[in-house]
Amino acid sequence: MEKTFLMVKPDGVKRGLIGEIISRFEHKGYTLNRLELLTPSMEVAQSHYAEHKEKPFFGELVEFLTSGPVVAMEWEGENIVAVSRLMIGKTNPLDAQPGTIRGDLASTMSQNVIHGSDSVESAERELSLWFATEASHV
Ligand code: RTP
Ligand code: MG
Repeated sequence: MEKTFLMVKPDGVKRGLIGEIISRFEHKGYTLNRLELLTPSMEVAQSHYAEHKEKPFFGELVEFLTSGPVVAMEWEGENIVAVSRLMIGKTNPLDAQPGTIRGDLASTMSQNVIHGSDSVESAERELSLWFATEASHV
C-alpha cells in the first residue's frame, strides 16, 4: 500500500490545528502509521527542503520550519500521495480552493499549516529522513 509523509508545520501546531488536520485524513479512510511531535534540527529542515536550496526564500523557509514543534507523520492508503496533495490544496493562497486544508485554514504562502510529499519518490526520501530508525525512542 502507498505511503506518504505529512507534517503539521509550526504554525499549525501553534494554532491548535493538529486534531483538525489528522481528522481530515482519518475521515478520508487513510491509516496513520507513525507520528512524532518534535522541533526539527536545522540539518533535517535543510535536507527536507533540499530541492529549494537555491531559491530566495530558502533561508526563511528553514527558519520557519525549525521555529517550533511540528507533527511528523507516516500515512498509508490507496493513491495517498496524489490524493493527499489534492486535500492539502495549492501552495499559493490565491489558488487554494475552499474545502482543501490550505484553502480553509491558511492565508499566507509562507505559513501554510501542512506539508505533503509531492511524489512517491519524495515520500520515500522524506520518510527515511524523518523516521531514520524503526523505533527511535524505544
Ligand atoms: P510543501 O513542500 O511545504 O508541502 O509545499 P508545496 O509542495 O506546496 O510547495 P513547494 O514548492 O514545495 O514550496 C515549499 C514551501 O516553500 C514556500 N514557498 N514560498 N515565496 C515563494 O515563492 C514560495 N514558494 C514556496 C511555501 O511555504 C511552500 O509550502
Ligand atoms: Mg513541496
